[in-house]
Amino acid sequence: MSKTKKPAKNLGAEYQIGAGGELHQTAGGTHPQLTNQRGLVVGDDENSLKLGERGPVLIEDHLLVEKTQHFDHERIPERIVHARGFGAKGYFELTHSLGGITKARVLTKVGVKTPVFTRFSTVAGNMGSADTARDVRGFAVKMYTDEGNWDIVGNNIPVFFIQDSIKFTDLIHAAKQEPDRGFPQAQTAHDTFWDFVSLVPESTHMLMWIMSDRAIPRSFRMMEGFGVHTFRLVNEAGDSTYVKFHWRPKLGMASIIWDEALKISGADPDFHRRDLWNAINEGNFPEWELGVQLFDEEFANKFEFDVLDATKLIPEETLPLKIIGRLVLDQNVDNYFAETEQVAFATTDVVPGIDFTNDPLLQGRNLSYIDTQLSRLGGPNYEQIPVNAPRCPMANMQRDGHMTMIPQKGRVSYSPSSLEADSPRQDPKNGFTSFHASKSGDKLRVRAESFSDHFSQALMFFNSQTEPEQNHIISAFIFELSKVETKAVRTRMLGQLANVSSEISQRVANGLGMLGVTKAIPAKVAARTDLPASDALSIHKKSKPGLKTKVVGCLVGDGSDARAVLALRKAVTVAGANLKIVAPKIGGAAALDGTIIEADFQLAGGSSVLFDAVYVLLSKEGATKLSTEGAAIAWVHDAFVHLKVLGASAAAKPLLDAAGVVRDAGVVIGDDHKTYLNKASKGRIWSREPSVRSVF
Ligand code: HDE
Repeated sequence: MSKTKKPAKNLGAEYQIGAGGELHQTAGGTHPQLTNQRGLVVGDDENSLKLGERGPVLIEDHLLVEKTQHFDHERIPERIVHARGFGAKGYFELTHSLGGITKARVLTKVGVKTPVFTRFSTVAGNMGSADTARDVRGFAVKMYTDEGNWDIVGNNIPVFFIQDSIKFTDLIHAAKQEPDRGFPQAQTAHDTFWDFVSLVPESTHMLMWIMSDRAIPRSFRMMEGFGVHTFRLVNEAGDSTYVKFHWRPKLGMASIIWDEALKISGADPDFHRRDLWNAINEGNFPEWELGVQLFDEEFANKFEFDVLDATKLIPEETLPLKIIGRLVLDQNVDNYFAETEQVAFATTDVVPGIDFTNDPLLQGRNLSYIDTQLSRLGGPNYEQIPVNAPRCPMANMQRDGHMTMIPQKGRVSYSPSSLEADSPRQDPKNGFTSFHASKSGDKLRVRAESFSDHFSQALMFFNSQTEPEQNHIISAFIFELSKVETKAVRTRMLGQLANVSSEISQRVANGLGMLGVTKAIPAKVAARTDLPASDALSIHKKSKPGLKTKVVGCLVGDGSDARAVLALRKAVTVAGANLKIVAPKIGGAAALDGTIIEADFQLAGGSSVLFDAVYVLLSKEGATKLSTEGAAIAWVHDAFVHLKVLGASAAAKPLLDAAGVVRDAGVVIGDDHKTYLNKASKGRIWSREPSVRSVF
């Protein structure tokens, strides 16, 4: 065997064949030289250093060692909650000043565009879980203001499961995989979760929300965000106004159907992140309005629930939102790990003019966030990572520690000091000072009496929903509790639901086949039935018609009419939506006129759950052929039972029949694209639902 390395064979401008047969390109043109971490230009990145051609690898191979060691440390601990997330960059622009109410410049300087980093997440699942799990979504916004970073670390649901932070560990342990077996992943549909919540009645209001379609959004771009807690705004005179923060999506809200969510988890586990990434890349920048609910001590005292209780909301009908700005996400990250994974939010990241209240959940969070970053990101200097670093001047006496990246100058690292003219000094006038709240009392480990009503707003939420939305909440309870193996837990939960309303409990019991077993659970305070319904709590009542940035899937096959596809594409594009072609083969379909209709998806990989509306554009032969093909039947059947508007060429009849499509108001046959798209723009055909799914 030859001992000399074979020279790379030149394949022209594009490739060279290396000694191992690998194809590679060498530096030159637009390609920079490959270096190691220390800048040493690498001559061969394909072969390790060996003693002889077939001999052992030498420890001297520092290039191999460095590359392997870096790889060995490529992962950091994932977040204990909100592990699966997706981030994007953009800006917040203030449109209405809160001057006089707060001194925070980010909320008083109209027109200023403050850079932001936003991360959306699910809570329970691990980093590799599916996007469409039933879960509350994190909605965390970091604003790099010129007075320091301000984070609104919120969710897409305005209330929370628990009132006191001391229960958070228990809640999360109950929701995540059961510790002995390490499953189930990314779902609350298991015994430990329902065991816990059925014993903790304060979770009931939030349960209504997570059993609703809010927990399965169509897109991050189509969900609301909430700061949840009551915060304070503080003006120059030191006066405080209470505030609740709300993000409102410009596209309106939309959700998916639960059966769709289950199938999307398989068809595209990255459904939400792909949607956001694509929208930003296509220039369809998602946008939210920032709304605030502002109130004073007098309102807080009069309001029927405690404003420090995070299991309660203040209805918009009682206290309307004031829209003060907009959040626009116009840039995807350059590197997922460096930015999305390393971004560190903290409820304590506030600026002068924004302050905390005594909400016991918020107080506990204020301890937790920085603490978690210390172990997750490896030490106290994580704020020096570019995605976390403030964009305003930063100077203090903190020094050293793991991974110090800024070489802070000078001898003075203490205060007070007098040796250096440029050492940083506190600024009592412009700096952050805590709101002057006077409080005295006994030291007690108690829950305030004003936190005792756990069921009234749960009932208010249910009563505020449209009929299909209520049906979905009932079905979700049935689905989740059907996965609970311990009958006593199911029974107890029915008893808690009876505290909200006997009708809800009975409907769930009926769906479980457990009528007659409900044992009433003693409740501290009975549900009030006089709270008016709030339309603002319903997705359907707030959804905005339109197909902008939505996706229409069109199934074609050999013999389809290429001109008809073209006409459909034109109409879909005019409506602001995207047309995606699904064909039995990814190479495309041979059209009637001999041309090839290019495909975006192969049938098995382009399930109709991925689209907002569908169209079946087949010839008679094509439809007959596909009418015995399981994937094609499922494609059409799923779209129908997911209540989608379905368009079809007249010749597609054999497939529509095989899929059991009933010609209702949401099925448009022929090439009347205007009617088809007009119907599709209104969303799903809710009237179809009782004919395709049991209502309990
Ligand atoms: Fe969190 N939460 N949380 N949380 N939370 C975390 O911080 C915690 C709560 C929220 O995209 C952790 O950096 C406690 C409510 C979001 O990086 C941790 C309590 C709300 C994110 C933590 C709560 C949230 C987190 C885990 C009860 C909505 C993801 C990793 C007192 C208002 C942020 C991390 C991101 C993340 C603690 C309850 C929102 C462990 C102790 C209520 C959006 O620090």
